[in-house]
Amino acid sequence: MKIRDIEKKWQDFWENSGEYEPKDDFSLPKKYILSMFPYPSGNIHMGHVRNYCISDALARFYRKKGFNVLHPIGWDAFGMPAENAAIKHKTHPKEWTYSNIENMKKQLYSLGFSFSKSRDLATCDPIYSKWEQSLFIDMWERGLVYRKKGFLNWCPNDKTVLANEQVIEGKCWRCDTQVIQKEMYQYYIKITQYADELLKCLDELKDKWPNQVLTMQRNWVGKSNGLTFSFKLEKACGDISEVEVFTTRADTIFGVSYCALAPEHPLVKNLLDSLDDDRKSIIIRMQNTSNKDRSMQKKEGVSLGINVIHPLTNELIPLYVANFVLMGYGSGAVMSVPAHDERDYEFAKEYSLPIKQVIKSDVLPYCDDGELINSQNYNGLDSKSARERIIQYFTDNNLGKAVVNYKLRDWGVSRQRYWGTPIPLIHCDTCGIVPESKENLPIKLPEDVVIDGEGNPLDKHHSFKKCICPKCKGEAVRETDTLDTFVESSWYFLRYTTPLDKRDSMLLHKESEEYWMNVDEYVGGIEHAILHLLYSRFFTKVLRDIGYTKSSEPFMHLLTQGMVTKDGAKMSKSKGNVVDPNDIINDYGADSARLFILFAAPPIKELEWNDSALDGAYRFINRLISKANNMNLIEPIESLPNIEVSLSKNEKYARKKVYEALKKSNEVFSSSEYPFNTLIAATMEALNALSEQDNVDIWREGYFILLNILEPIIPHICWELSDKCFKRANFCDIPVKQEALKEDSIMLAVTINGKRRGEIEVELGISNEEILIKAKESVAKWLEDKEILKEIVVPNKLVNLVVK
Ligand code: ANZ
Ligand code: ZN
Repeated sequence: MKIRDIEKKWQDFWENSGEYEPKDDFSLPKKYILSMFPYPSGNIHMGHVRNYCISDALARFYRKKGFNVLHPIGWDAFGMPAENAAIKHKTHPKEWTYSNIENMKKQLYSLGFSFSKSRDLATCDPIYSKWEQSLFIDMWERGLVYRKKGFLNWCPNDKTVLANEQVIEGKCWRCDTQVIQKEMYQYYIKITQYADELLKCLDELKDKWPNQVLTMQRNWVGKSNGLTFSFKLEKACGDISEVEVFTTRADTIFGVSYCALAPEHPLVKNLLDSLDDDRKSIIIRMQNTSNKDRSMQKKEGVSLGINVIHPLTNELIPLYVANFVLMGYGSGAVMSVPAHDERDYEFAKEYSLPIKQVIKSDVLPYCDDGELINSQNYNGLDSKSARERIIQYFTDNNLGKAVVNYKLRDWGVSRQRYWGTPIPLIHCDTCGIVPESKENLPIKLPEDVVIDGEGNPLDKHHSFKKCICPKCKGEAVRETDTLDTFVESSWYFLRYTTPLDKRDSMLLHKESEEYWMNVDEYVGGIEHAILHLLYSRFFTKVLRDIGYTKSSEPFMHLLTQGMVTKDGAKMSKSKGNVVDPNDIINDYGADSARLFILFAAPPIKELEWNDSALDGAYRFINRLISKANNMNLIEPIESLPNIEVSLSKNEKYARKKVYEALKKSNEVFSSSEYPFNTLIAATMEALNALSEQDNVDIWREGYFILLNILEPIIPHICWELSDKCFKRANFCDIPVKQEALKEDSIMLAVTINGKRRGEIEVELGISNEEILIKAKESVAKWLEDKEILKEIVVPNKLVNLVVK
């Protein structure tokens, strides 16, 4: 049979036997192995293949160890590309999405992944929406969702909100119009309420998640302790008479040489009309630049022509607007200390502002802690105690207070698009914003929509919008925003645990959820190190507080796989260096592809595509088949042979290599980064060693073990051969036989006066006298005419002879 036919045969067998479905027996030990679910873009790419090769190896390994394994797959099926495709190809997003899912399922099938198909899900399924909407209402009722105005990218020509990806160099991707920042109502989820817990729980994940990811999450939550206080305006301006600032460096307060406001600061609004046209237009341009773009531009600003008063020195300090001050952080205003802050320094240089040094150092800007100078009675203190003393002074005199600030912002979840989960809220003139009543869920997307890239199609759909207020039963208008697709991916791993037949009637099936959670191993790309993982951790805590789960942290162990590259660059359509998994499967078969991917690099490292290594994988698989044929192993046996004690050197060596590979397999699967490459290398060595001898019993035992070890990696061929050679009997956990690993002899170095002069092989357990005789023989020519003063045997290492 050809390799492709063998593969097909076993794929169909696995499918029909339900071999890989999780069992409902909750008394079994379990493993929940999960790959990040794919977006149904149309075709699987090598990154997907790598992802599932890793998780599939884990899932198969644990099944063989007797675990009940959940290894599900689903589809992150809402989102923009479906709408873009609808605009471009005049298809419906739903059709496009489901046909992509079908196509990708076929591709995954042909790779032989052992997915728990009975737990499949697609997030665009109305049943998924139903429970997501229900959860959203729970959150609304707990005050975890609110509505407020926020800035969005807006294309004035298409009259539509744009996602960040749709803004190319400040312009609309469709019509090239300059994008502006428009303030609109948005729904926000209060992730900030969990900021402290999200931070604290990271400690529990130490050594279980990659350090780099933990650091990124910590920085994203960004907790900082500091002081807020106000500078009085020299002259009040409208209703505003002071400017509040937040600083983490109260110790530098005597070094303030200007203050700066965010372009959106209310005081800027009050002052705007008093400014000349030049300054006005710069401010308006800054306001229309997204925060992300601002952060990449050079520091710029304008003077507002007014002063504030320093609270400790009463000096007059000029006030500026600056593009590096964010309205969303602290109070949207900063005290600037150019001598000790990079941004402040750059800005001061640009606008020739004074630079006052208050921390001792030879270079400026000096941004670390140090000894205070030019700071009145705080001189000589170190930064840390100065901060404490200054904050104390401000609190004691009611001038300011110590505060904790987080970088983490509440999560804006509303999107003005069609292909997403409808937000289950209703606008009623009498009752305000009311959640839809739960028995009316799911709110389904209407299918008869025009998707043309202008505005939100739902907003133009009258029968969708028209509804009844659940509270007063009057006429009302349905919300037309849909949810950010990150909401769906924040709880799908919980939803997988609920069996299909329970999914209509409940969000989570309690017993199943308790049994399967937490995810034991989560495998995915580093690009999700922040948002997806943070949102998922947050949702798990919210679901816990509502009472759906007892888990606080969803993912017990995280493996971030490296990128797949070719010719030194990430594989991507735009670079034209994509290798299509379909071609590889057709030319080499699934097992070769899987073997190559796990052999070419350890999972966490970058994987450089290499055609000749793929050939190598293909040859190894063929060798495995042909050796089995040559040695007549294909005659199935009922039980494993008993290997007798007296074996030749080569026979012993072959056996040892086989058991070493077995030991390696156990080590690799219990490590935290799963270096499958080392395990594969060990099986290759074992096959070579087996080939150096022709004892059929040793071949049989060797094959039995090698097929076992390799099954998680190249399952098709292992099932085929194990079926042929062993009727698949006992195809499971095997103990490592220590006696096979034992060395019969060891090498000892022989040194004379500490200089290495030779080497001897001695049998284990022989006496020192015998060792010395052998040693002296081996270095006889160095001993001629010499007197031996001392003979030293260091067990298992060396023999040293001291001579004169
Ligand atoms: C004076 C100062 C002197 C500062 C110095 C730093 C160094 P983290 O640590 O990230 O929390 N800041 C405060 N609000 C801001 C805003 N809305 N936009 C931009 N920057 C803002 O950062 C806190 C520091 O960032 C604060 O401490 C403030 O500058 C600035 F030698 O105050 B600092
Ligand atoms: Zn009402």
